[in-house]
Amino acid sequence: MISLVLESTLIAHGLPYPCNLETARELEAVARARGVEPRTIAIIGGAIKIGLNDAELQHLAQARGVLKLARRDIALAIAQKRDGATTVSATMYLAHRAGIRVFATGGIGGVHRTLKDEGGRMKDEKIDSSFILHPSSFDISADLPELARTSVAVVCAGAKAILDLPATLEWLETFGVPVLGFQTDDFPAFYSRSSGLRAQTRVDSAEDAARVIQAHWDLGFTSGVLVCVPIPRDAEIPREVIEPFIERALREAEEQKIVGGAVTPFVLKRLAELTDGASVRANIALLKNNVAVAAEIAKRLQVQS
Ligand code: PSU
Ligand code: MN
Repeated sequence: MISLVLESTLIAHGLPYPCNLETARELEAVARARGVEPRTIAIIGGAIKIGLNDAELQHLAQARGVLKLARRDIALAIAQKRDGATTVSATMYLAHRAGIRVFATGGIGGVHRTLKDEGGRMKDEKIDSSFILHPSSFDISADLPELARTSVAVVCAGAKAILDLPATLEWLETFGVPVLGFQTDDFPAFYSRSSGLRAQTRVDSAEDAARVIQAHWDLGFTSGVLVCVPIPRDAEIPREVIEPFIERALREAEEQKIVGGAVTPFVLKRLAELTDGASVRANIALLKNNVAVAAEIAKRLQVQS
């Protein structure tokens, strides 16, 4: 049977209980309804799981102390027999190892924004005659280098809008990751259908997407491919509505000195509070849509792993 993978960070760290559990179950149901076996990836008590049963889903949705695992954290979760939820990078790595090449998520991580002061200058930015020296503290998600080196197709609603989207797109271009707009010319911005930036190219069907992915891998490239599906129209939050909340949440993260892997969960949680749950509803709608598209792509790929 054809499979696709789902990540577990959005269950453990991205959505509040109990809608995280309901969503995890619904996403699996969307894949099954299209004849594709969903496999949610996580580490439970140090064991790699490529597919969770309902008791394991419930555990991840409620347990305290679940680690958020990027690529570098997988080994320590195993060695220390911990529970860990996999982010995009860790999920891609484990999916590839298990021979599964299609993965549906919400939004990938990317280059984080650098906050500017009132003068529009970046924090710590220095100007040296003709050069602007950018602060060296850029936070870049491990999802990006994983996309550059692991051949899994990641179906998402773009990169999370809390990020620096132009820089994220530049990074993907530099490292040779195809970025396909699914039935759109634009690079979607998670809560909103467009970021105002262009995707590399447009594909109009799962078949067209599968053809590009297949051709990429048939050429021997070992990178992933990003398939970007805009959030459904009826669930969209316009950019001008969500943007002030994003800026406020990012500022609070900075003030509270939240760093590393804690930034994204903190910001998502604050957005849920500031939008009265609208960001969570949008997140769930785009996730379901992405799983449906990923299932259709999975059925049209013939890849040898
Ligand atoms: N998409 C969502 N919710 C999430 C995430 C993505 O809708 O919680 C997670 C993914 O697991 C992604 C991670 O890999 O956020 C990125 O975290 P960071 O920015 O710390 O790399
Ligand atoms: Mn980070």
